[in-house]
Amino acid sequence: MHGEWLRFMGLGVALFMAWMSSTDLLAQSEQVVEVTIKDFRFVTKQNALRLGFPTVIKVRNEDAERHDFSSTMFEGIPTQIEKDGVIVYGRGVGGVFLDSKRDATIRFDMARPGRHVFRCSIHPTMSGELLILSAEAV
Ligand SMILES: [Cu+2]
Repeated sequence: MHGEWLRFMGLGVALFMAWMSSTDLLAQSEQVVEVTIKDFRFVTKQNALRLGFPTVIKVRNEDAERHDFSSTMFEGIPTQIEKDGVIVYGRGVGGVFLDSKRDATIRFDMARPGRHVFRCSIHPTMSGELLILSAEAV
């Protein structure tokens, strides 16, 4: 009886370890881009972005003005946007509007290599870009 209980515990630990390592892998394969909007400019922090990997763009609006983060890079790609605790999911997402001091998280799988421009539809002078490398280039 006692031996069976120990075996059961052992299995539980093994499953837990497997779960831990799988979530760890997921976290590592997600590539994160941080975009801060400040003084009517996009400030981007990114490492080399690879094609076909889950990509997370975190946008934060530090200005007192309302801004927009929009791009054609999401065209035709399933995209998830999380803002104010609400998650919107779909294709054909153009971007996200951000009120003052707010942030949003955009998740998608980068499908097309190259330079992807993003801009603020409210202020046409505001734009930035992300560089996506194909897997072979890394
Ligand atoms: Cu703007």
